[in-house]
Amino acid sequence: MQLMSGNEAIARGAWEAGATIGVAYPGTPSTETMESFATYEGVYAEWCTNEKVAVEVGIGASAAGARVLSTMKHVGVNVAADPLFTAAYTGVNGGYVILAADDPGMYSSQNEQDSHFYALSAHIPMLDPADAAEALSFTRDAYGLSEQFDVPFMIRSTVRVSHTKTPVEVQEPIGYEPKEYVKDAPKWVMMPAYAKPRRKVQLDRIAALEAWAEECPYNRVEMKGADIGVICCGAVYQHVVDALPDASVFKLGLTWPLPRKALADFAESVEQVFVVEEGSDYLTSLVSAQGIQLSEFPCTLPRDGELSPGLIKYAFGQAVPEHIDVPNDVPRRPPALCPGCPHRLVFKELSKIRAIVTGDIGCYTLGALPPLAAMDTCVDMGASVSMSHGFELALANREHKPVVAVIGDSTFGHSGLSSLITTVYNKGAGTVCILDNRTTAMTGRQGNPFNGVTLQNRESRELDLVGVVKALGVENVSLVDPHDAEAVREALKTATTTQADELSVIVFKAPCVLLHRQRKPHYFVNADCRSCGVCATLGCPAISKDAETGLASIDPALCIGCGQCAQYCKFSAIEQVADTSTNGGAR
Ligand SMILES: Cc1ncc(C[n+]2csc(CCOP(=O)(O)OP(=O)(O)O)c2C)c(N)n1
Repeated sequence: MQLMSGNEAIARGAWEAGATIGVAYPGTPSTETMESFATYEGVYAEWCTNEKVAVEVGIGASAAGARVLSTMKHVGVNVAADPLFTAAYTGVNGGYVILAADDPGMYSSQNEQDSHFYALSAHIPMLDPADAAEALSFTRDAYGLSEQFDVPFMIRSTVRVSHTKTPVEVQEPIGYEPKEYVKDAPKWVMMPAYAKPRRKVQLDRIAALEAWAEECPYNRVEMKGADIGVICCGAVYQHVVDALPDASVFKLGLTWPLPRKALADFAESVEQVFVVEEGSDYLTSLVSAQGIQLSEFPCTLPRDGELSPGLIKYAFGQAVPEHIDVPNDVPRRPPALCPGCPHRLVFKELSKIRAIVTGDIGCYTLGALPPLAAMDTCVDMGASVSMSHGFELALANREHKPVVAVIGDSTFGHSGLSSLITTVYNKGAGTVCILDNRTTAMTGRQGNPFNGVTLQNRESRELDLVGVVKALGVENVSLVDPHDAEAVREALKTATTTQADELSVIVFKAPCVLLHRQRKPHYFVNADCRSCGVCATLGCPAISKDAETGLASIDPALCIGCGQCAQYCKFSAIEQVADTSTNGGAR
């Protein structure tokens, strides 16, 4: 027995089942799954540039006979959807399991999605573990099932399952022998002549899966009273049994296809039947559509965010334990770019020129928040570059502020490249800032093609970002140190004034402060401070202003000595101490 998170358990289950290849793109809450898988003996694991590529590599490896694991967050499934839907026609050779990790409540995502709908519309069977023990056993079993039904299997988790540790039973790997690859164009070449018969194969498979669903060992009925019956799955099951100890529960482990007959029998066996699900109406609509009369909740069950036992009790009209407010003296800690973050000055200078900034997803999305407040949009990975092209198109014949896209190095590799090619090809204008902090910082510092670090530290090839951008046909490309305020200012000025009618790319290159964690002697505010407040507009967590006097101070425990703030003090009131052993008279 071991204690594992759901993510670690999925990795373990894949390894026990003989998966030897792992291909993924990071994304919370899925990331640790591939990082954990990469540590097992005998496996090859890599970060791909994006989820679509990962699934295509996965289908290739499965076709060649290996058992494969792919992992991604829910929005990653959108990116991978194209190959995913057709993989449900080709089927597999070696078993293929794909983790879709959902984020109800949007702890670290730009939207809430329910990946069940992908299973439903792509006709890919989906298993929904409720804890790490199930995550392990479901994943382990999914490989054999994938080969038996000749289709990839999806595991769906949510933050609670992925990140909660529960005891798991581990086993030794089964000793899987990779399958032979045998050329079979009608199975693998999905052009109409072959895809049409594969569609028939798919329909037969759906019928076989539906029959299997009725007996599926991962669905479980827990009969208590005959008054209330609840249908649920995943982490929500844990909340339901906590909130409604007397209710009978149909716990779905297989959430597509649904066991229609078993659900109808369950509904018959109770007075009232409810579906409790998180941020979605997937189960509700499917269960209702099969003619089961669902009862109305006495009170509202939220349609957004994560559920909790309290919210479920409330929906059933039960007394909810009184919420005790924490004392109001806890200091607020809004998210902020780290002290010394190389992204900070780019946003400071963008806010000064009042550019329209199309943003993207990464640590730098924090540039949207006050005091920097220098971002106008953020939609999905890669959108900064394509949206800036859209802004330029719509504003072309009007007087407008400079349009600047801001994108990170990993996000540029993920999908910014194809956006930039569109702008180059159509002779678009605007400025693209690539914030190359030498890592994929937001999801925990994974490698990417522009830093050449690989998941298992294998030998690799670091792509030259400036060279790549030039090769794409961008003529105005510059490389700038983002810690040098003057250089950042000048580069943005040139791009948005003298080169305003052309496309220009500025690569701001300096490592993320969390990569090497080197601290230089810290800075302090001397007696020349005039309370102008400019240093505080940088949004550095180390800098604060006295509420009464307006005098600035720098917390020596937080300051890492980057010197960004000193460049903005007109009164030379920010100085660096000679060494870190004193606080230099810091306020
Ligand atoms: C389609 C998709 N896949 C994955 C993610 C998770 N994710 C958010 S930002 C990010 C990468 C950020 O790296 P980078 O662009 O280098 O910026 P940094 O955080 O280093 O500043 C990832 C993988 C996502 N939001 N959407």
